[in-house]
Amino acid sequence: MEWFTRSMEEKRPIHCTDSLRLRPSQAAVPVATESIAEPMPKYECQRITRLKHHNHRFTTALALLEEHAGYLQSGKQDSRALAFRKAACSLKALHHPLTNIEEARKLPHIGRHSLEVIQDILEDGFSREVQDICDGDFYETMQLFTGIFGVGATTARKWYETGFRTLDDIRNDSTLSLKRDQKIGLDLYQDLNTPVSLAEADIIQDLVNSEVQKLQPGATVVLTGGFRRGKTEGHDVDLLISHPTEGKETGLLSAVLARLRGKDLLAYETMSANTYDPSSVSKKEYTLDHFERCFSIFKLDKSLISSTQNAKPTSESPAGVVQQGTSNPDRPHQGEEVSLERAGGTASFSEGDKTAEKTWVGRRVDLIIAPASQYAYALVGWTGSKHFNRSLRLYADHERNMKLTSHVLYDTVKHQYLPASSEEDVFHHLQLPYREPAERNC
Ligand code: DCT
Ligand code: MG
Repeated sequence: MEWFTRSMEEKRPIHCTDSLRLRPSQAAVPVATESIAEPMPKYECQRITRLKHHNHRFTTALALLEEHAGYLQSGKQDSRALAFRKAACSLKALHHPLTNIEEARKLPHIGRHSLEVIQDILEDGFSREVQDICDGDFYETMQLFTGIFGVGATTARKWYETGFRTLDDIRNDSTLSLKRDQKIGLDLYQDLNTPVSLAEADIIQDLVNSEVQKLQPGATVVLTGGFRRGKTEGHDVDLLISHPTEGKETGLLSAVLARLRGKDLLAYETMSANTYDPSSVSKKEYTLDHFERCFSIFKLDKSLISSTQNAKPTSESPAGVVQQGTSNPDRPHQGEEVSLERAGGTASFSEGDKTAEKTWVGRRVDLIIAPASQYAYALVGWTGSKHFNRSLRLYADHERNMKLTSHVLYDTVKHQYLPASSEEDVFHHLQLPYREPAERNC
C-alpha cells in the first residue's frame, strides 16, 4: 500500500533554504588521527556510522538529491536514489572532513554523479544541481504532498502533474476521492509534520507498556527505530513488543489496541496479521518483515507533552542547517518550516478550527509483535537504519552465504537456521564486529 511506503521509507524532507546555506560543518566531532590511511570497508555494516560526523555539508546535499530522485519514481531513479545514499554513507563514515576530490574518488560507492556534486561543493561551497532543484516547484510540492499521511510519491506526483500545488488545492478538489488515511493525513497535517521528540516517544512507550503489562506481565516493549540509534527526534515511534516465553505474545496486539481504543488514545489504526512463512527466507526480497503489526496515530494529550515542545538546535547541528525538525543533521524535517502559503495558511488548515478544541497531538506509532525466537533479528531489523539493514543483508548473502531477515538467519550451505538470543549473536553469526545502535546510522 502506498501509505505504507510513505510512512516506512520516506524520511524527513530536506529544506531547500538550508541546503543552499551549506557551509563546512563546525560540529565538534573529534577528528581521528589513526586509521585515516586504512581503506574504508565496502559494506556499511562493517563501518561505524554515527549521527554526528564530519561531512554534513556534502551529505545534506546528497540526501536532498536522493529524496528528489525518489520523487521521480522509476526503476532507474530508484537506483539513482540509492547511489546518492551510498555515497553519503561513505562520507558519513569518514573520520575527518573531506577536503579534496581525490580523496573522495578513493572512497567506496562514490559514483560519478555524486563526485560532481562533491566537487561543486568543494569549489563553490554549494551544489548548482541542488540549487536548481530548490529553485523549481516540483521538489517543494512533492515534499508538501508526501508529507500527507497516506500519500506516497506516485500519488503526490500525479497531483503535481494535475497542477495542484497547495494542500487547499487537494482539499477543495471535488473530483479527488481521498482514502481514509489521506483524509486524516490532511486533517492532522501539522501534527504529523512536527517531529516526535524523544520525550514524547518515551511517554507513548510508557502508555503502551502499562497496558501491555496489565495483559501479559513480563512482556517487553522496546523503543526501536531512529530513537534507539540515538536520534532525539523522529517521524514516528517504533515499538517492538515481545515476551520471553514463546507464544505469550499471541493475541497481545489486539488486546492492547482494544484497551488503547477504550481510553480514546487512537485517532487511526490499521492492523496487519503475521504473514511470516519460514520457506520465504531463500527468496530474494527486501520487505522489512512479516510480523503482526499495527500502524497507528496516537492521540497524545497536550498536557503530557507541553514541556517537550519547541525542539532547539543542538550541538549536533551543522552550521547553516536549521535543526528544527530532526536530530539527524542530514535529514532536516520541514515541520514548522512548511510554507504556510503552500500548506494553505494557518487559518485554512482543515485541522484549523479543530486545533483550538483539540487537547491532543497526533503522533505516528508503529506497534510490532515478535515471538521470542525471532526477537533478536527483529530488534536488529527495527533498529535500522534501513540502509544498514540493506547492507547487513547483502553482506550475509554475498560474503557468508547466509540469508538474513528480521525473522531469522539461514545458512544456505549448511541448510540450517542460526538461532540468536541477542543482537550480539546476530553479528557473531555473521562474523562481523558488533555495532552499537548508535553506530548504525548510515
Ligand atoms: N526499516 C527497514 N526497511 C524499510 C523501512 C524501515 O529496514 N523499508 C527499518 C529501519 C528502521 C526501522 O525499520 C523503523 O523505520 P522508520 O521509522 O521508517 O525509520 P527510522 O530510522 O526510525 O526513522 P525516523 O526517525 O524518521 O522514524
Ligand atoms: Mg521511526
